[in-house]
Amino acid sequence: MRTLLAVGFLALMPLGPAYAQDKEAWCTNEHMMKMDAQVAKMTDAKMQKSAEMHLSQSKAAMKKKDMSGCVKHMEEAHKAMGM
Ligand SMILES: [Cu+2]
Repeated sequence: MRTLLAVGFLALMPLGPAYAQDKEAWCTNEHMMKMDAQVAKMTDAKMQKSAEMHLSQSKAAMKKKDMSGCVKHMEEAHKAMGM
């Protein structure tokens, strides 16, 4: 019985606060550097422009400590990158 409860608890974990923390991990200098490198490797010029635009908006939001804005633009940048 105790084992079942533990397994059930672990299965629910990814839906909890860890999920939001994952997204806020996007708004770090480290992630921005990874994004810059990946956007530079894109082959579709139109999508690359879109990704660059959202990435710079995401960076601007990060500087203003606007986490939800940063995450929102990062999601758009990821979409443009096909992620
Ligand atoms: Cu990103």
